[in-house]
Order: sequence, then structure tokens, then C-alpha cells
Amino acid sequence: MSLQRRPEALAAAAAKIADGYLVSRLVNVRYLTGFTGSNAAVLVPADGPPVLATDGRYATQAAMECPDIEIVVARRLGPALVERARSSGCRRLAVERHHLTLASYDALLAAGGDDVDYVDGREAVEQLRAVKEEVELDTLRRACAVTDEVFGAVLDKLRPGATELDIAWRLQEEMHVRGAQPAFESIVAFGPNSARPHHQPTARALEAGDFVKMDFGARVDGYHADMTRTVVCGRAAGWQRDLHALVATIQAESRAEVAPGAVPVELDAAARERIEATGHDVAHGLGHGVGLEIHESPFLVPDSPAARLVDRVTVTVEPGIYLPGRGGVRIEDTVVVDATGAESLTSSPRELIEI
Ligand SMILES: [Mn+2]
Repeated sequence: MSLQRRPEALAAAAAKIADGYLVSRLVNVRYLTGFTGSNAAVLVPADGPPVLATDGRYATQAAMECPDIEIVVARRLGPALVERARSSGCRRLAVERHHLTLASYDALLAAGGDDVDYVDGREAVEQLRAVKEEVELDTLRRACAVTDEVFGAVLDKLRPGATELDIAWRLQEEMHVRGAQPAFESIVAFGPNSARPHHQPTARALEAGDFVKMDFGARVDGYHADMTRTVVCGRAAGWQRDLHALVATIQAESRAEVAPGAVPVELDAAARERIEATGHDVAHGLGHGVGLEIHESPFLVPDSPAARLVDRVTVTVEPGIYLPGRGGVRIEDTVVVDATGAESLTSSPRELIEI
């Protein structure tokens, strides 16, 4: 039902700037059609039904996944769809300027000849994707619930001697037994490594007194969860308690500001001011949209072009403070904007846990 509504919504957006929209970003094709294979493009005419193009390997799968959509099997998807658009009188076609390579654009130019002009589609599909449907929120809730369960399960594995790579593997295992996959390569950082925001797991073994920062999430039916928790192995030192409390407060305050009407740039700026007020440096933006991609619109960063948040937009809220050579703390939740504020879809404990 909703899958029919999505091309209609894009057609309405495309009609303002063109006669149709050629979508070549695979994740956007999936969103519009439900097709999950690795090679496809879709033509969405402003005034007609969509046409999906894929290659011979996926003809059967496409017919099964997209029973209500016309399918064209071709070797060169973009040019095939341009031919199709051209023959039905399309003179102006919106394309994904942010995604096309120069080579694929050249191929579109050749296929359209003098008949077709191309315009920037302005990331129209990404904008549609930012506002989730109920069915999407249900899937994200499942991904976040698995993520919370995995966190609880992995706490038991945090014993001195376990390496970062061991724990990253355990995270994956706990997701697997729950029918999920990792949404991205898990970040597991012990001790001083926790001061690197995007540390890659190593053979560093856990020692008493280490911070343990874990940034991970489950992927369920294509939808990504994203959560970070920082715990301590053994008794926390005073500076670790203080740092964790600072970040927890900033994260709670930032989360409370996520609401309909909030401006992404301003949310990021407010978090930035809070971190700077503690005398620490800001290492990264406050958060990002999350859904069919782990990082998607709207981005909560200083130069974000994103408009005000509305009901059913999902974002992460993930402030962190990092002390090079000592350790760092990040606390991250995946939240959904609702009618009056935001609800956190991840709900693992945010207070400092001593393992
Ligand atoms: Mn994140």
C-alpha cells in the first residue's frame, strides 16, 4: 500500500521541476519499489506509473518483489530508461546529481540526444525518506529492540582479557541469533582507544579501569539502529564518573530539544555550546538521520541544509567528549520525533555501568 504511495509522492515532487524523475541510487530504488537486488534504476514519470529497470540476473526477483510495477530488463539501465522516457514525450528529466558519476551522466546525455534535458532532482527521494511511515517505524523499533538486547547480552562478555575484536564479534553473534545483522562495523574501544570517536577494534585486551565504548546497531529488514554506550571495567575513577556524567547530561538535554519545529543546525549548535562550556573540544556533529541508511538526511551538523524537523523523522543524538590519551565517552540513541517531542527507540541504561 505505502509502496504505491511513494512513487506517487515522488511524481508530485518531480512535476514541479521536470516531466519525470530518473532514480539511480540503489537505496532510493529500494524505497520506491521494494526491490532489494544490487542493480536497478527506476523511472518515475510525473504523470504515469513507475518503470523499474534491472539486469537479467534479477528479472525473477524483481517480478516477485515488485508485482505491480512494470519491469524492463536491460544491460545499461539509465540509458534504457531515458529511451523509455524520451519515447513517451519526456523532455525534461530530473536526475540524482548528488549520485551520478560523470561517466553515467555522459551515457544519459548520449541516450537523450537533443530531446531530453536534465535537471538536478535536489535529493527529492532522500527528503521523502526522512519522514517515516508507520511500517518503517515498526521495523526501526524492532532493530532498536534487538540492539538493546544485544547490549545487555554483551555486558556479560566484558571480562579482563577479552579483546576489542572479541567483543565486536560477540556483538555480531548476538545480532545474528536474533535474526539481525550489524548495521555497520561495530566500534569497540577500550581504555585510551575510547578517545578516538571512530576507533576500529583491535587486539587490545580489556583491563580493569578501562572505559569501554561500544557504538553499534542492528539492521532488520534493511532498517538500521544506531546506539552508543560507554561503561567501565571495574570501579570507575573519579574523572571517568565526571566525564560520563557530563556527557549524559548533555545528551539528555540535547534529546529533550528534538521536537517538531526544531532546526537541525540549531540542535547541533546548542550541543556544541554545551560541550564547549565544559572546556572540552567538539569532535563531531550531534547526529544524523537513520533508516534505510545508517547515515541519511537530516544531518544534525553545522552546515546542514535540513529543514525543521517534523513528526516521524528519525535521528540519532550522540554527543561525545574525548580526552586524547586517556579516554572518551559517547552516549547515543536513535530517536523518533513525535507530535510534541521525541521518543527514544533505543532504551539501554544511560547511567554509568561498572562491569
Ligand atoms: Mn551514529
